[in-house]
Amino acid sequence: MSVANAKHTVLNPVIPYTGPIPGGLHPGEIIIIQGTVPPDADRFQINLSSGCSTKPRSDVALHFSPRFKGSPCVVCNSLLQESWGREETLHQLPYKRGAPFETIILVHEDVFKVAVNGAHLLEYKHRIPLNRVDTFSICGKVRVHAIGYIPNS
Ligand code: 9QG
Repeated sequence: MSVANAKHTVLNPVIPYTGPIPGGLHPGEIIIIQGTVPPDADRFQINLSSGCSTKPRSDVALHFSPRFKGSPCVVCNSLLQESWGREETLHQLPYKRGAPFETIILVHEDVFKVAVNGAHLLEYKHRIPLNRVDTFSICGKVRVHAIGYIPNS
């Protein structure tokens, strides 16, 4: 699986980046993010959201936040009506400062599955219906080379 399979690709976006997910998200679809973590990274985040409003802030179905400071971890959460829910924290961090990465988000009916550099990392049960998710964003200390949307058929 690579960005070559993508039906839609975004190259070298300016960070912070927010853009539409073409056609929305459906089970079987995949989002690939290829990037590099800058040497001074403290954290970055990928958000799959319901719209792109900033005021009021759109609901976030998946907030995926690798954190490099202190005890390295990946925090996942959802934002509903501008309030964060319960964090799901994985005390494991496959990203390295200064190193390139490939992150794959696989969409399943009941969960998102996230893999980094070819290895499964975590799954996150949907708290917001998949059919409300239409916006991808990435921000924080990260460089992105390509974002690819791969259809399910
Ligand atoms: O800190 O945690 C995830 O549970 C908050 C952060 C918030 C999220 C949240 O301040 O930060 O990571 O989108 C946000 O508001 C980001 C930047 C308890």
